[in-house]
Amino acid sequence: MSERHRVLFVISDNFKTERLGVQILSSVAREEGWERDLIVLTALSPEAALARAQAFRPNVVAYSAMTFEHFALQDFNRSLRREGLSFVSIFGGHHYTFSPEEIESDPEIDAVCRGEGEDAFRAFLAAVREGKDYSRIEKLWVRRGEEVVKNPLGGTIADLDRVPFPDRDLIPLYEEGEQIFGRSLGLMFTRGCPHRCAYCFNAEWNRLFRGHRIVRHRSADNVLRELKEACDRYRPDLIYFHDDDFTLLPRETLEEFCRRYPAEIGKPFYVQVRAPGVREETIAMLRKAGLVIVGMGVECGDEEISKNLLGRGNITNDEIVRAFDIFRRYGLKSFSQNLFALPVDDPLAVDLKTVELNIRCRPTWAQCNIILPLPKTPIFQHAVEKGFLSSDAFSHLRRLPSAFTRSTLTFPGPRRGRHAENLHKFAGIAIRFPATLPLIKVLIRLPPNPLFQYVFFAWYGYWNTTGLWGTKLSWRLVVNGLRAVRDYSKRS
Ligand code: B12
Ligand code: SF4
Repeated sequence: MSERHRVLFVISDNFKTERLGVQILSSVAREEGWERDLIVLTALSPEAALARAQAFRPNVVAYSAMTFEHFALQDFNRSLRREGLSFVSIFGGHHYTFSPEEIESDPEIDAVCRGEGEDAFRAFLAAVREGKDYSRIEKLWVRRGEEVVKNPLGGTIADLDRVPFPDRDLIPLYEEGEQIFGRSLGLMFTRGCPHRCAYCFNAEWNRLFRGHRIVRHRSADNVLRELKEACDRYRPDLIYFHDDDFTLLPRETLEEFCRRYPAEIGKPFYVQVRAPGVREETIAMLRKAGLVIVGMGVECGDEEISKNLLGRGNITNDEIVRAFDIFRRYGLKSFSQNLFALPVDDPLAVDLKTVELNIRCRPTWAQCNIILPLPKTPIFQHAVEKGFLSSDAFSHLRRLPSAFTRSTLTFPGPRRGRHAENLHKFAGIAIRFPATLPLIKVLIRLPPNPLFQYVFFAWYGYWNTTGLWGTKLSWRLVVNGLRAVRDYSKRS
């Protein structure tokens, strides 16, 4: 192999879990005959990261980012250039899909990729390797001299079975204590979601790819093959499906998967569902196959706000409660996902309804997050239009605002916002132990303080590791948890 074919992947953090996007692109690069390495910026000092890049001598540096991670990646890219390294830089992931214009304001970005990158990245690597022009590849915006060539967005990958399996050696995660979700192994069966909830990336994604197939799925055979290979190699304790809604799978595919999974894989697994798709016979079949944990968005207890502000369609509270009843009947652990401190005039009143709805649902754990109105989502637009957020609120933030500490919104009466932030800290406890709710309603009237924050972190940290996922308690886990608390606290 020629010495010059080296691609360096750079991500800001692996958050102690997989990053399937870069892992799949690493497999693409391997198939194209490239050597690969990965830098996780939070895992190294800036000097060590630079030294590692210099030692690897990449001719392509490939960056992958969710929104807010892009700042650190672009800073690092500039520092590599300052050190005199010669390489082509390409950026992809959700942030660049929605904000490709970053290339226009940062002269050190050579190309950005919008949407699913497998084909574009393959074509790009081939062109770079052969010294050919890479400025006319679908999905890429490419710098060429003074201009930026904006190629068509293209579509979505219809046949997901042709996507290579993720290169799981790129991020060594499968040793005890390396991950948050126990010793789990993640993958996706489907891609896409037909809905357009106002706080989710799918609203914009589905608009961008209108006219193309949005929801696609792999064959059961392809998924089982990936699992078989990966389980033989990494021996995980739990299989984690990252699909937006596992019930989107067609009936026959689901049946084939459930029939074959116990004998071929036989490991407990987790899926995420949406209330309208939860049918008793589907859950019974999944349970029999090995489903042990199920996640579902409850999000907001006020039906009108859920429908009109959050864009969740006609999901009713009764439907949500019924779904959790089914999970319980089949002995599943469940967790609900909830959004607090919404951009409404009285967030506390709405959040109390969310707590009450969760009390009816009785999930194993109610995961409570403060809403992050990410740029390019409808909820961001709403928050700006109604004066909860300034349109440039995030442009000078260097790090992701935390969904665990304080709201990024400004509420009409500051006290209302503070009370909602305080309720967020105790909501999980109130849901698990409803008898504490009257006391919590008194406590939340106190000024926000570090004690409330630590109570929240301890509760969240326990359930998101040992409590729900069965992660073994160890010193490493505790140290990792304390580091995460320090980092999140710094952000607030
Ligand atoms: C698994 C997951 C995580 C994992 C791993 C993250 C990751 N990026 O892989 C973890 C748990 C770390 C995570 C965390 C968060 N997540 Co998350 N997560 C997901 C989820 C469910 C699946 C991601 C995935 O594996 N997709 C499959 C792979 C194959 O796709 P992909 O990563 O997009 O990669 C493809 C393309 O983007 C492109 N591509 C990607 N990188 C590159 C690089 C190059 C060079 C090229 C050419 C192409 C390219 O090609 C890839 C292959 O097709 C998505 C929702 C979804 N359905 O995608 C949300 C999602 C990515 N998460 C999101 C968010 C907001 C978060 C959090 C901020 C949530 C929170 N409130 O805290 C946190 C951030 C961390 C934190 N807590 O501080 C948003 C991001 C929106 C945005 N504008 O960036 C998403 C889209 C969900 C949503 N509802 O909006 N998440
Ligand atoms: S159902 Fe879930 S994945 Fe689909 S748009 Fe709504 S929040 Fe996003």
